[in-house]
Amino acid sequence: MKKKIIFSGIQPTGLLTIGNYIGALSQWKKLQKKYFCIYCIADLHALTIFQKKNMLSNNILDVLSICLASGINPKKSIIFIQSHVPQHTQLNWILNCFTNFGAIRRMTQFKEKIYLNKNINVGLFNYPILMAADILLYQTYKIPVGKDQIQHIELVRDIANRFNNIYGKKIFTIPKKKLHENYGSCIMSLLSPIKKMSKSDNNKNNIITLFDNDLTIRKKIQYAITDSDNPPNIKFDLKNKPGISNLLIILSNITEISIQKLECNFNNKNYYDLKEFVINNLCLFLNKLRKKFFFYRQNEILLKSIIIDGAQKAEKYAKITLEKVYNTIGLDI
Ligand code: AQP
Repeated sequence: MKKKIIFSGIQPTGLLTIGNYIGALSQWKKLQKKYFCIYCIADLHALTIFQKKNMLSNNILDVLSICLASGINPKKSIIFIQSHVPQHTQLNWILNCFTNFGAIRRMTQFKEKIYLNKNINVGLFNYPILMAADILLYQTYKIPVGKDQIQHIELVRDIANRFNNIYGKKIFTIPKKKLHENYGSCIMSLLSPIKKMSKSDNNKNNIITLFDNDLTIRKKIQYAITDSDNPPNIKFDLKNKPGISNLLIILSNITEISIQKLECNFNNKNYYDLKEFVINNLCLFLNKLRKKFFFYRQNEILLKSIIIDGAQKAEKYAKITLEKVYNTIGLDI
């Protein structure tokens, strides 16, 4: 039987966080067993924030190397760079013309980003429509995403349904979201565990990047907010104990020990014990990941060949959908 298609993307906008790893990359690896996976480094999306030339090209190679180190296998899956497949921007324009202005104005991420950004460009507004083009080009069945992307996926479904209904044909597969199975869809910030951990956070004590050294990890976890329960109570409770729950989620995902088991192991222990365990396991985990990262990152010839191969494979699929769209709307002469 033909495998169903998974599509997901990641922006090369800086050092990835443990949130990006747990919410996206670790899932991407697992999904390769059951699905045909297409993964994209979303460099065009990254341009919605000003990027310095050398930084951007370095970040692209860094993110590709991290993907490979995380277990994305380019022999099983397609991994490619968004700007190398021109059909993304071509379909993007067409979908712009099928998207309601009001619907985009309602996007929460846009509203949040315009408060944080001095550079409020049209690309920032258009971001979810380019994302729609990314997903719909590959007739995607499911999209593994973090909770922050749920509203965007709903919009993609609306755009696809609208297009299909106007022309009375199933041009696009209507994709579904796939959330993380072990609470990893939203890793929270360390000092404020009610907001998402984000790589662009100005306060770097809020985030663990995949490149933080042991000492930095120790400091950041030591400062991480827990609560003042007395006696200390290591229980998973997202509503009342967001800081402790966030640490348990991170721990469970990097050790593959279930949250229930961790709760049992830390019964009657204090927050210092929990934090020490988190620190030791994070250091161990990230050191191993980085070793694999450096193996790929130092081999630019290999990276470049993966990039070329990925773009060729992705373009083959993207062309089929774009041609269907052109034929459907009358751009086929
Ligand atoms: N905190 C998180 N917990 C779980 N998943 C997360 N993701 C991001 N943050 C978390 C997931 O990572 C994938 C790639 O994200 P992205 O880099 O394309 O954009 P993003 O969601 O905007 O990630 P950041 O870290 O917040 O980046 P900046 O700060 O540049 O905007 C997505 O699947 C996302 O859900």
